Amino acid sequence: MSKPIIIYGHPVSPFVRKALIALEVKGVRPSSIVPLTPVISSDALKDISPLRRIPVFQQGDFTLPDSSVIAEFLDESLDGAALYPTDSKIKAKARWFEEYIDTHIAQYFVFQYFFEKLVKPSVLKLETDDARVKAAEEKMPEILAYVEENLTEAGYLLGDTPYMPDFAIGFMFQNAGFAGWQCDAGEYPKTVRLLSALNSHAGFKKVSQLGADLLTARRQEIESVLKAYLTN
Ligand SMILES: N[C@@H](CCC(=O)N[C@@H](CS)C(=O)NCC(=O)O)C(=O)O
Repeated sequence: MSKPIIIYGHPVSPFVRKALIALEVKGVRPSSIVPLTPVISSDALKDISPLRRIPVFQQGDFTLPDSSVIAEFLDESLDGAALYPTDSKIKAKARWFEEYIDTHIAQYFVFQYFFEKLVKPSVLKLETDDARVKAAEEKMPEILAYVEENLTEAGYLLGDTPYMPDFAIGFMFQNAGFAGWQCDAGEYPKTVRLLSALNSHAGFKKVSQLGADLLTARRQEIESVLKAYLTN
């Protein structure tokens, strides 16, 4: 890969952080991150992302939306640590977990809980819909039980190595954490152990720190936070 890589999408989105961790694991840094958000930059997104969603990967004239599609492309085209297992059954399990996380976990932890509790009041200056927060909180135990029962004794979903679905869980839960959610260590010990292991993973730590820094950055600070990430 020689042409510069551009990632479109604001890294406060857990999906954008998924694309960034995929690059980190491969030892590749994008040349720029364009912090578009679907709410504010919907028109700018329409030419590169038919569903007007973030992230979008671009290298020269090759443009690719969707965090999981981007990660699979990077895994197939770059050397470096694996983002998915190679055994076909285990890889299929990884794809399933990632699908569950990107649709179901994201729905409740991100689009309902994080969005309602944090984005609406702080960014959009809109009132939180308490019924949607409550509905998310009611759904969380079932989701956490599924994650807990599928985490292996070795620490991750698919054994002793973190793959894309593990990183995806970490980022979805990080967003819920931005809005005050905490994982109960008594109820979900394996999940808490996963989150702690991820926080010791150099690439995950770096990308999650970027998300946290941008969450609190003022508008005029965003460029310098991104620049610090891209150059360190
Ligand atoms: N399956 C997509 C989901 C991406 C996604 O939903 N991103 C959110 C931001 S957190 C978005 O762009 N939402 C705008 C919309 O759905 O209109 C992926 O993995 O990239």
